[in-house]
Amino acid sequence: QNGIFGIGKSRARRFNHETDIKIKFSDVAGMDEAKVEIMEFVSFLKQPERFQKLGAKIPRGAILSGPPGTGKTLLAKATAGESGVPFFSVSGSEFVEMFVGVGPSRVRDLFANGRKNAPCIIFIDEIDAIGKSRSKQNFGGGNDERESTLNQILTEMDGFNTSDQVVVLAGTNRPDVLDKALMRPGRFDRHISIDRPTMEGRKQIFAVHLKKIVTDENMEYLTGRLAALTPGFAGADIANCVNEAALVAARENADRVVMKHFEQAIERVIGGLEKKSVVLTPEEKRTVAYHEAGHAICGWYFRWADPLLKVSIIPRGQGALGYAQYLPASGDTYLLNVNQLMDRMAMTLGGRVSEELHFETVTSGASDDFNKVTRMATAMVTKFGMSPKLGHIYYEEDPQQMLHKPFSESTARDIDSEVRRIVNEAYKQCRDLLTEKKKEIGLVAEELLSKEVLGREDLIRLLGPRPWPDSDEFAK
Ligand code: ADP
Ligand code: ALA
Ligand code: ZN
Repeated sequence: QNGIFGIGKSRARRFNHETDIKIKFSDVAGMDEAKVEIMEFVSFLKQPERFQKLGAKIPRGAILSGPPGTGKTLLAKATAGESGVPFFSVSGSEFVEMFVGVGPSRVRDLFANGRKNAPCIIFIDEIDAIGKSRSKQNFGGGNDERESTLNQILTEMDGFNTSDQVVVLAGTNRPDVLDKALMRPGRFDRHISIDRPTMEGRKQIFAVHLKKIVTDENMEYLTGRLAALTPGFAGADIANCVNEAALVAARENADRVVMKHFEQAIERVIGGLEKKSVVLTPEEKRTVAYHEAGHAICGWYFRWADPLLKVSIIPRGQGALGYAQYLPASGDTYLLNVNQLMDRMAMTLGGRVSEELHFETVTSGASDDFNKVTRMATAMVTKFGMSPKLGHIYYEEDPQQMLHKPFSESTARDIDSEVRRIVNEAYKQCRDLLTEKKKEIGLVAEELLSKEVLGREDLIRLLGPRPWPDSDEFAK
């Protein structure tokens, strides 16, 4: 790898250039959805005529987003390997420390080489280092060098002809900060997101990497066991763990790698990971599963709450333990009636209530839920005129704005007590339901523990169809 001193000496070595890549999709385990999406590029690179003769505008590029080590680079390389085309790559972070004017000229070179060697794939890793949204940059003006590098990338993307068989892929773990200009049609207009692997995904990734080492354990048993022991691991952590286990075994002079070596390796990898991101202990995982199952059961049985689309207990870094997506029960709602508000609040309390019903103690994990519930109840009382005691008055939250008269001490007390009354009511509604559906919570939580991700079909399978019509059935 040549550093900045190599610049100007050897044009060819300013970026990585690999031909004859042996990596195939079979080396990329899990992430089936991402593979399906990226297949479109493989077809294009292998059979461009199929697209051109129909006049189809072929996709130019895709952003691959996901946490570090989840296989973005690997997938990009496998795409080149499957298509049998060369792979040019560069990392966005390398541009950051460069001399003025070097960034744009390096981008020009990279793309010129791509065109010359087409069909091919260009991969720009860590594109957020260059492509951070201009509005999200620090005060005091942006970084001119970065901005001109970004502009050069956009110019190059726009300059392709439909006949140029160059696919540009970019990796990032911060898709949220990217400049929207990158995502315009004809640029990186595909977005492929790659999550940390599920239990099943980890099993498959272990299977890929275990082929490289000598072990005579039963593969089915071994991969299942290892996957269960490594929630939160990304593909890179798994590769690391397998290699580490082989090192441990070698140190002992063993002639094959066995379970105890893997166990030591896992501990070591977790030790390194804990500093970086969340890895849940088994007890925490259980708590998160029952917490999320509580929300999901509420969404299923409260008519005006939102039924579940997908729930996951794979940690996503930055403190988010579980995560769930819900289908808004009433479509895109602009107006919420009292029933809807109450059902939503009750559902939001479902996480904590489920913890209460299943464990001896409760955790700090519901704090964000309480924040939401409190804000909803406060809005009902102070903005929506839904508390008989406070009446139809809009109470300004921020007294400094002075849009309306600030309220008296006694009104403040009334607001507090009304908010409390409403939240308690939602709590009771939730607790009544979940007490009755305790068995169902268990079903969902245990399934979540074993599969880590559940979708709507899983809920239908476990609970039967939702007893209420869904949004599409009463959409206007
Ligand atoms: P990223 O680009 O997302 O940071 P990489 O593609 O560099 O991650 O992954 C690093 C290594 O981890 C890969 O070279 C591979 O050994 C391993 N790895 C990651 N994901 C997978 C996967 N899905 N299947 C097999 N190996 C994987
Ligand atoms: N705050 C999210 C939830 O409780 C994780 O579902
Ligand atoms: Zn919650």
